Amino acid sequence: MKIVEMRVTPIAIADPPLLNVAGLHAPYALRNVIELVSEDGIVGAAEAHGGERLRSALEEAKADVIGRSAWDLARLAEVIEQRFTAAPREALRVSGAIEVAALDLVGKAIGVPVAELLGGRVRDEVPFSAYLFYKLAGGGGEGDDQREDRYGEALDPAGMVRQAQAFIADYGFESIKLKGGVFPPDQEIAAIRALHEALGPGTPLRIDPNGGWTTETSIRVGRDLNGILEYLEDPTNTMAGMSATRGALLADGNAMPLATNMVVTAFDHIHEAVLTDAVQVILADHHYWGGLRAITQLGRLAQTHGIGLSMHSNSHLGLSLLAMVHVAAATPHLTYASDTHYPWQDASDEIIEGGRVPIVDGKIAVPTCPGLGANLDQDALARGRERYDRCPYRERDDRTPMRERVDPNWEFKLARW
Ligand code: GKR
Ligand code: MG
Repeated sequence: MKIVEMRVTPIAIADPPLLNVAGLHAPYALRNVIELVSEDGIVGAAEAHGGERLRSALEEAKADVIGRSAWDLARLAEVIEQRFTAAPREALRVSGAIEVAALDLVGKAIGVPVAELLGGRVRDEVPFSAYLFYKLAGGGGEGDDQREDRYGEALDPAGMVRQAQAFIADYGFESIKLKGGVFPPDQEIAAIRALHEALGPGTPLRIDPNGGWTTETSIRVGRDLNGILEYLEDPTNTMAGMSATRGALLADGNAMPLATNMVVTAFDHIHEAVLTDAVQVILADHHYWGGLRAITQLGRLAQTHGIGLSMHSNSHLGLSLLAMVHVAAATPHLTYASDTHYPWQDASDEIIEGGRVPIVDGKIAVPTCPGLGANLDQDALARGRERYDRCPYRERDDRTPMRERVDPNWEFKLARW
């Protein structure tokens, strides 16, 4: 199944003004869309992180892809790793994206869903969690391309409860994650308590300040929210800090798991995390772990070490979501509902035929049709490309919008509190 063409299309998608420890989301988020075309004209597609740096790395990798069989994935990962020896993390983002598109291509060519190519499904639907953000007013987009602000402003506990209730009404989510690291920890503790009060003890809650707290603050929040949080995600941004937080909480008899997508982001971090008991849940992400097969391997490794598994997300569209769904279906040891930013994206930006992937009762049904289960809508892709050409953004930058809309002197700082 020879690949004869590889296309890389940068697109921009509207993104609401969501706050995090790094600042504020810009009016557009960026993605790169990869298409692989086989000699018999079948197209496999995948979504990757946005930005010009990754785009040019993907362009460079075309030399390794064109002329190769879409089945030749292990060797392809190896040659890409050799091409980018100076940037091993970049190599994984490149080979991961190409792997997803190749699996989509192979699946479409032989009439098999990607979950089956990954070893077969152990579940038919995949649970996702609501991903709440402190948010300014606005629905994303710029100028005459502004989108409806479905969820409104949310800057305090009452706003967060309203946002959670709207997400639950729209999608039926059964677990909730709050993106923290925006306000002083006591305000964010109050938001979690308000959510606990409003949604009841049966709704699992998580908070993720993206390493915005010192070890001392992490321990304090972990003590305060004991019994309320399902897990505490990246309270602090070093392995040593996570380990010290865990040690202090355990000494109190508080076994609240610590989760991460910041201190364990690659296979070579796992050994230290296990030795120091720094992490009890890993948030996997095929976009930077090296693709879908890497996530199934990570699942086995996590299970071996008694570490839980969830999935991390960034602003994305349906192709990335479907890739997550297929790999979740084929990973027995997926122990938590996964993150997704998907509800924050506007339906008019979707680039797959038939529109948005439905989330019902907080879950997505694993497709049974070939490949990822969706075809690219070329008109929608072209509109995404036009949006990219019109907008000024070329890499993710949360600092500039934060300075423009919130505080002209704002500086990114870890740990802020
Ligand atoms: O979209 O603002 C955001 C998130 O903060 C994202 O950048 C993080 O990578 O969702 C992510 C996380 O769980 O850390
Ligand atoms: Mg996180």
